[in-house]
Amino acid sequence: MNLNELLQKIYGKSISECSNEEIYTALLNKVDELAAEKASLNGKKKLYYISAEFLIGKLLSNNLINLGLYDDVKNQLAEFGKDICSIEEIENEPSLGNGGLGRLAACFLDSIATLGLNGDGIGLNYHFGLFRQIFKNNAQTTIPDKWLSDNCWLNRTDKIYPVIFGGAVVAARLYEINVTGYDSTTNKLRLFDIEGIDESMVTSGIDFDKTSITRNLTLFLYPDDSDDEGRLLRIYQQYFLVSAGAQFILDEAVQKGCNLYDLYDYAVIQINDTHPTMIILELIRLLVQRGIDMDKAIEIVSRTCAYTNHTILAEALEKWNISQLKKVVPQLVPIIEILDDKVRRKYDEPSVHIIDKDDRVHMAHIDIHYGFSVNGVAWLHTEILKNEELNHFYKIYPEKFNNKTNGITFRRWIMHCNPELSDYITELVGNGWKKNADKLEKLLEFRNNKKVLEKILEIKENKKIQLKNYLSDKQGFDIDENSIYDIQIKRLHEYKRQQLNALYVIHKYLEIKSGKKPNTPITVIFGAKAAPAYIIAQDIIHLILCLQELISNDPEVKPYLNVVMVENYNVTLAEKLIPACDISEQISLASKEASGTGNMKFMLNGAVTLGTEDGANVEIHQLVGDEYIYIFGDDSETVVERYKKNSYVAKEYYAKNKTLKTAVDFIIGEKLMKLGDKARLERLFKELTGKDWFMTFPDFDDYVKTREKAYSDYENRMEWAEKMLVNIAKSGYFSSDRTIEQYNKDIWKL
Ligand code: 26Q
Repeated sequence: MNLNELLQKIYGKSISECSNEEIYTALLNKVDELAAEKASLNGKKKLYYISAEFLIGKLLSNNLINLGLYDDVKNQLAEFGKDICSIEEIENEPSLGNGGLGRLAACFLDSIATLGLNGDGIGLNYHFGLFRQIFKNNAQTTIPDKWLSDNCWLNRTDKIYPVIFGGAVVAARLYEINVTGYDSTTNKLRLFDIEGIDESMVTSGIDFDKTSITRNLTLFLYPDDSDDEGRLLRIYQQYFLVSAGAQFILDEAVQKGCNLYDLYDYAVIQINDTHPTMIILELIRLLVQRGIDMDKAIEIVSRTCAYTNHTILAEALEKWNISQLKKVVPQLVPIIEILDDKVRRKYDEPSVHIIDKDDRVHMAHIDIHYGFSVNGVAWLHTEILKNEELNHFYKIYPEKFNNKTNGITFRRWIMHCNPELSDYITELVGNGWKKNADKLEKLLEFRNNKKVLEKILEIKENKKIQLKNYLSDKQGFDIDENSIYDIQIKRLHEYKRQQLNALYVIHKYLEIKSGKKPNTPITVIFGAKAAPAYIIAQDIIHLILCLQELISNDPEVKPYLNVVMVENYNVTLAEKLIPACDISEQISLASKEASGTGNMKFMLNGAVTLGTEDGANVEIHQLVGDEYIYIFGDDSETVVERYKKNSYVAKEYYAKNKTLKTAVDFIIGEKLMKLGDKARLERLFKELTGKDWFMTFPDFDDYVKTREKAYSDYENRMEWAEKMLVNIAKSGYFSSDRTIEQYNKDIWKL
């Protein structure tokens, strides 16, 4: 591509005369055109990855890399004194997801296209993605995040499907985003939207009139626990997604010669958690409407749909009241009753019924009975599903259960965000790892090579300086590039235990105050959004922000310990933070984090994990071995037992562990009370000492001890560099290309 010629043709100006906006727009259109030219061949059977969330992040650099144009464009820009990073900044990030589940869907689309598989994403075109987070008075406030503009990757199509809600018919228009594969073909992300959305309904904050669905249906992505009114709107959104999606899928199949009785030869539908579960009901409804008998329709659909579970937190498993469903989707209720009736005829066990005694519909149960595959997202998670959470189902359908350990796309999570490391790896082991990530293991040959280890440290230092400058420019932080960067970035949730990290910070602060200073200064970085209705999560953010203020104003402590909570953590920030990280905090309560994917991104970029034996940490541990990871805390069996026996009493740990008590008391001590909100800090203190549902206290001592060990190991730079190298070398397993190959081999069979 000759950029200068292109710009001359569009604007009659050269690169240096064009504004960054003009260059961005020209590139966007050109790259999208080139992407479209690589449209994939249409095979007979097609995968539909249906999901309420696709957290795709910015696409310009991603697409340039995948089309093999990145270096060329970067160099052409540089020749005229333009930096590709400042062009990237023009793009709005489409935050069409809450966190891990949505980001996983985006990584999967990249790998599906890269592997040349015939597969599309199906989702919703939210006009406002996840809220933008702003800190005021040491607390989170939220404002709407509008990402759509005339210059974005979304292409409008002429396809429109009717979606029926009770009496009202709403038109669903199909939009498309090209999904480029790396050195491969292009697939599509299909996003449905209503005609005539009214963005003016959004005034301030993220509240708006929730009553008029014909004007607001796709206005917002819901944060992962919404208020009650929000929940009803979620049902509308979900049905809108699945009804339009089902019609689209049937259309495509029929066009290819499907007679609907053989639908499963033309389509396989991967249901991303229970959010799109109603597609099973909707497909049955549509097949019956087209003349197929009910039992046959149920069989056909059951052979077409597969379900992925992403959580074992009971409160996150979706259950809808029959009365709510009657209001929104009355046409599906008789089908639910038939499906439930079939289950009841076969099984007395109430825990596998679809409608429970309180007339609530358990969405996951529909997927398990009426889909052909159920998978968890990491080894431990799948084991817990089989042996605990879904054990009654596992006994009925052992053949349906399988594990697919999550993965991440290496194109975005190293080639794009860390070109320095990526290029150096290529220098050492050749280009092969980019398409076959297992080849990273070749790096192990260099584990005792001083020159290589020094270079890896140098790259890390550079990324740390880049992050320092970025955070200084954008958010006004002042961090020490010579400190250890210890990072925890993920949604704020009690089970992820940011509060445990905060307790360590307090402990360290008190140690420094008493004269015990760390050899190397420490920078603790947090990034996290909390659902607006999640009060304790808000309180934890408040605690962290208060600690940040306290420490940054204390000249005695600041040179040794610094706390930074970045504002509005999102994909773009993750791309800056991850390459700069030394220690990756993955400290969820064992058994609670289904997999985690941030842990994999950090590992790939040469951070060493400090974590519990939870989610995919278990597999990271197994791959690298004891010396290359810092594992602490109770294991999942201990935790599961403790819950079963209901034997955990937080107060007991608080009473007998003096170090812990001192740290916990600090939350309501004089210093923080003076800075913070008394009610918030007291509520958090009470929650921890009175309940501590996610068991931070039992893990506290081991956490402190293990973290200190990591910090002291960090002092030996060569040994640390070897740890980094081993982590990078062993991370190939976590390429989403591997994950997708397994989905295809075991489930999709494309
Ligand atoms: C539910 C009801 C109402 C509104 C929103 C929701 C909702 C939305 C999103 C509930 C859950 C989610 C997202 C869950 C999620 O991100 N789970 C994560 O999935 C990752 C990919 O498999 C795993 O790595 C993480 O461990 C898991 O927490």
